Amino acid sequence: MQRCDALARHSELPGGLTRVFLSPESRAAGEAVLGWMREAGMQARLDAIGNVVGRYEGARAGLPCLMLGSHLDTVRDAGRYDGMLGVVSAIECVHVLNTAGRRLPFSVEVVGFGDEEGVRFGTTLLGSRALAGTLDPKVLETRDAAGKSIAEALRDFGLDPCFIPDIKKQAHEVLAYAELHIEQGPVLEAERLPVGVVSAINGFTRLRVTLRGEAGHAGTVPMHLRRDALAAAAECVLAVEKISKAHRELVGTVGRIEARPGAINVIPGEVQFTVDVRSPEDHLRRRASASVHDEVKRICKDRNIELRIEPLQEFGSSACAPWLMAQLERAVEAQGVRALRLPSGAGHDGMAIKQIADIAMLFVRCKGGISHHPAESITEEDARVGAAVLFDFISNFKS
Ligand code: HGY
Ligand code: MN
Ligand code: MN
Repeated sequence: MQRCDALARHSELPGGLTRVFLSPESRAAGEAVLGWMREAGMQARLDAIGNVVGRYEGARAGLPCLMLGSHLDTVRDAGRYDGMLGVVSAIECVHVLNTAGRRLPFSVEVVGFGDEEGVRFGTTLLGSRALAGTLDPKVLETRDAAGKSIAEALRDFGLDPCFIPDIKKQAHEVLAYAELHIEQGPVLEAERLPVGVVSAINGFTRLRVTLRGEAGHAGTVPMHLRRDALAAAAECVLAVEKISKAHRELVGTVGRIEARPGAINVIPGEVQFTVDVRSPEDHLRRRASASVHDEVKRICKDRNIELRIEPLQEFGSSACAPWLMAQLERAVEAQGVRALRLPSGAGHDGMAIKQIADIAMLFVRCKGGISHHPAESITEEDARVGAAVLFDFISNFKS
């Protein structure tokens, strides 16, 4: 808990927590995590894309690894457990192994992924995609709000993007991936359970939509002559909500919107907003995304607004491996807790790592299911149960 508090202090937001990819705050947080990994008996380093990677050798050097971890970046004005709890808990498990001088028939790697949230560059899972070898080099040209590309930001950070292909893990090097993470939802609290085993991670489709109308004087242009981009966007936002409300296995969000030129007395000429549609069912998500396209096109045609829809990212629903879920469930029951399986509405690095290894996730109850918000909170007792289950899973892991 103290380590999550310590990481929360590395923030660009006075009085709150915002830590984005390749920021000075992420360097400071990475330094702290490197130190904790080394104290726990691991070889620890920053990899070419800025992941913090710790390795604890098995009974012999060079054995394939059970990969653990989570992400170290945060959303804006975030909570302090989303991501961080998984990294800190995994390090603690290795620390207990090392203190007992225990070496397992496999190595253990703990990864603090550099960019799972995608806040700075809009594209997510950069660290885990690099590890999985699925990061298209073109993505490195993506620019942040200040116009800096990922490649430039990496070089500024002292990293060389040329070495990113070298960090790809070969499938034989990774026995499995297991991530402890807060639930970010209300189920465990409703079920009065401290932990739960994830069955699958919902897929997501992310879009960037740009509407171009005509800026003009707010006082002189009659309403029937306007091409107001923000009024059109408002209709689009409600369309996303309506499409997503149509099926209980769907969620849809417009999380970010910007109107330009952004003056009180100017009709907005251009608007850009994001769309995030998710579902455990890929066919449902794809159908909803197609309906969003159709509706937005109809609205813009009716209003004589130019439209550009850019696909940002799409990930299919990612099932956790039954053989890993079973081992997690055994470890949960060994703590005297009923083992409940539940889906993850939130995305996680396991979606990317799944390309090279089977994945499993252990959820820890969080208060009111609140997350991506400073009120995100867990109890010390639930954190303890989560770490104990993770430790038991690692200690008895059979590949
Ligand atoms: O957006 C998500 O689901 C995750 O928190 N990045
Ligand atoms: Mn998150
Ligand atoms: Mn997360």
